[in-house]
Amino acid sequence: QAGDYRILHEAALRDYLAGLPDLKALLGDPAGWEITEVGDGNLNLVFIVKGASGGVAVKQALPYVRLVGESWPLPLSRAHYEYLALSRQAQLAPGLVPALLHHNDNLALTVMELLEPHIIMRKGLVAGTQYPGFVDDITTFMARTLFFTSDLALSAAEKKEGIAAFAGNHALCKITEDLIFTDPYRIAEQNRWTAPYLDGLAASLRDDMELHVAVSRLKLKFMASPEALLHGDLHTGSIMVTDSQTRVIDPEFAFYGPMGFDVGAVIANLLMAYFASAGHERALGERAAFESWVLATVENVWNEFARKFLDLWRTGASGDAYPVSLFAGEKGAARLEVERQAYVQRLFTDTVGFAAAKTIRRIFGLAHNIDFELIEDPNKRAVSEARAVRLARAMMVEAAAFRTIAEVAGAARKLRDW
Ligand code: SR1
Ligand code: MG
Repeated sequence: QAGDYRILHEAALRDYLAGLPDLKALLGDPAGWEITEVGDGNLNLVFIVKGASGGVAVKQALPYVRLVGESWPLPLSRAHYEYLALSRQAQLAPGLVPALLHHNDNLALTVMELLEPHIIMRKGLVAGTQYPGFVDDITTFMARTLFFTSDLALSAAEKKEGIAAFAGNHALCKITEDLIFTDPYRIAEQNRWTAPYLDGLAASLRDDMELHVAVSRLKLKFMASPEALLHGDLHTGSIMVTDSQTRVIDPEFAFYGPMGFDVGAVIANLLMAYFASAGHERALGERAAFESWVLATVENVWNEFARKFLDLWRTGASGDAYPVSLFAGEKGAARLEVERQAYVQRLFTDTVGFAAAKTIRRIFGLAHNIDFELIEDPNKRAVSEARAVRLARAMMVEAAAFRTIAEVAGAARKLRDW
């Protein structure tokens, strides 16, 4: 029952976990467990529990937004949707999400595999680290989770049941609708930016009707296009990495929405890492190598995603959309292939637009990212941020003018000076 909810700080968490035989077996004697709260996200508590024979990560939702406090209540049910999404993603993209060990809906608590020595990818990018396996892993994750939860792979009934299972996660969607698609473009109490350097740019966003139309079209698409089960918050803070492994975490914003929102999130966060790089202390050669890797990764993420998605469609389509019986014979196959290319091109345009929205919110909205925030000199930070915003405005207002991801990377490259 919902009434059973209580926040489990160290002692209570130890007692609770000690009552779970499987976890006791995994971790050893509870008296020796070391419990540390490590959550640095905006919403939840995260504990690492280490025992004599192993460790686990425990995530517990708070009944409010951690970043703001009790004045901003938030439903605990997000933990339920996160668990549901992680379970589905584990089936569709095995090995790319943490293993689930225990879940309690009443406590809004999930126990997961401890990812060690993985670090949050955003921290690695700020340090200038390259991740050679990232493109393959993240594109497998996105292509498989998006394709197999879409009408291209599911029957109409399965798809509608999927939508219904996540429909209750609307409070989390509302955060996105407000913080990403609305607030940065109006006066909002929680907005912030690198003042006074970006005051003029912030004012220009509030006065830019072409931008307001473009972001409102994206907002409508986000609200009214249940194409597939999205992660819903797929930035580089929701990805943990080592040199050779990638794990996607934190899908508490999961719901059925437009695919380009997830793909755009990855692209946007790579572009922000690129623009932020100039503000971080690193040797010239190291900086050049990192920035060229990031831009190549932007291109490879889209190209590999599109290739894998199309391959799945060509070989694994059993959904109710595009009935096989309508595309029989050579003529049908050829026409369907043209249609697949058109579908992916529309998805690319969505991706470009959503990437722009994801960028602008991190520079003018409530929730910023350390890529920019850790640039201490506000003047330097503002220069990096302004470059990102300049590209983002073009990507949002003229999304369809970018025909290829190479054009996006090329536009980013032109905005950087050496
Ligand atoms: C109030 S929550 C702010 C942001 O944190 C999450 O990670 C999402 O990105 C959300 O928009
Ligand atoms: Mg998160």
